[in-house]
Amino acid sequence: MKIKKFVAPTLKEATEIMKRELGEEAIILGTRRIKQPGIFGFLKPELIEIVGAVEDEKIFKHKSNGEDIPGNTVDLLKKMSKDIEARRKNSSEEIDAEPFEKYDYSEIKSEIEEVKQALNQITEHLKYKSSIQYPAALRKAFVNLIEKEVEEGLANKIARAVLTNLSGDELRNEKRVEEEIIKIISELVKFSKPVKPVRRKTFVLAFVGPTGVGKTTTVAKLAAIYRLFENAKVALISADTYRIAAIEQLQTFANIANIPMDVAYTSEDMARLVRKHQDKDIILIDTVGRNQRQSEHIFELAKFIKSADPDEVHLVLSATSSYKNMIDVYNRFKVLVPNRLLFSKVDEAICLGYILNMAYKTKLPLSYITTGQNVPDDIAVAEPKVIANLIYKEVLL
Ligand SMILES: Nc1nc2c(ncn2[C@@H]2O[C@H](COP(=O)(O)OP(=O)(O)O)[C@@H](O)[C@H]2O)c(=O)[nH]1
Ligand SMILES: [Mg+2]
Repeated sequence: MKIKKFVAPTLKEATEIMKRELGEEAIILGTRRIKQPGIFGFLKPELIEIVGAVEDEKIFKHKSNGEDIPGNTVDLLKKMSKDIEARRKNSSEEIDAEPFEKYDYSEIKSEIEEVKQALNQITEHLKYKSSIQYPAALRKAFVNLIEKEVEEGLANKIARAVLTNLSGDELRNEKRVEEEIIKIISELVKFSKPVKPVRRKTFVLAFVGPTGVGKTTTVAKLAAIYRLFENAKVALISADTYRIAAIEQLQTFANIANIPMDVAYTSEDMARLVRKHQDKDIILIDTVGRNQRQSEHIFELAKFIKSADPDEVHLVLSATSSYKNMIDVYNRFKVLVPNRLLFSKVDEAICLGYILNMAYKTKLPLSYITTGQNVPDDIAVAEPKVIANLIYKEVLL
């Protein structure tokens, strides 16, 4: 800080001199009247002395339009405090123009912390505002559902059903509330039973969905289970709409498991191959595609599926994808008229609530969930209790 005295007949003139010397930023720290120097000074009019000051480095930078740039407030406050401290130490300076109190930053910091906490609480409260209407145990369960990303409308539907079904005493019992929630979830979502080989009929099951979700792995798991555990006659057909021959994976498996496998390159192939395997109990159709984003591919695939005339079309969704993505996939694959939802990679998923949202939204029954890469172990029938427990408690029964 630069400090200087200026003397002039009037305050206005003294100020003008100060501004000329110290610049427009200069401020007046003090003023006083003084006698003119010399022996006859007392005869002359008094003069005005002002003490002007200017910051060496301005704390606030100014834009040309004079608007303050706030910068980092905490940094500015810190700098201000440093300047004041430096001036205070300089005791030889006669002008005591201490305009600021000393700031206690630790106090400011803890206050900011408190404000932050309060904001968090408000956010939580707003997010779960509809939970206020529920008694404590149910509220906890409701918040749990919301945290699993179950849609609020659906979570409220579940919670309200619990409220209707249980007595006041039961509502205070956390375990009882949990049980009821699982029961209600299993009533709100549809579930399909796996086909049972019956010998008189050939069941045709097709698996569709984006590349990489786990269709081929799932087909291999089911083929192995039907063949090994149910002693069923199984055939595999790979629908290769783009002739990209991405079939080695399934072919290798088919060879090892001793299951016949064919590739359909056209919808005519598909019809012929399904007819060819009419002696089987189960025909599993895997689908291969290059770019599932292309709607032509889906339309092409639709022809294949149509000529296979399947009993079940399972739309395979990866449980690891976002809800938005799942909806997008569902909308694109709708033309294939899927009648089952199959969730893969449940073992890697974070938000299992999406399973519930999708099943509820599409009204399609859930068929299976897959829980890893091991053939045939990592697959489970989507039974109500399994799914409800998975979503609600994140445990695989
Ligand atoms: N973690 C996990 N990985 C899986 C699961 N199912 C399949 N995968 C893996 O996902 C990848 C793609 O699977 P694939 O069956 O080829 O998908 P497709 O393109 O739909 O046929 C492979 O590495 C699989 O091993 C699952 O349930 N969990
Ligand atoms: Mg595949």
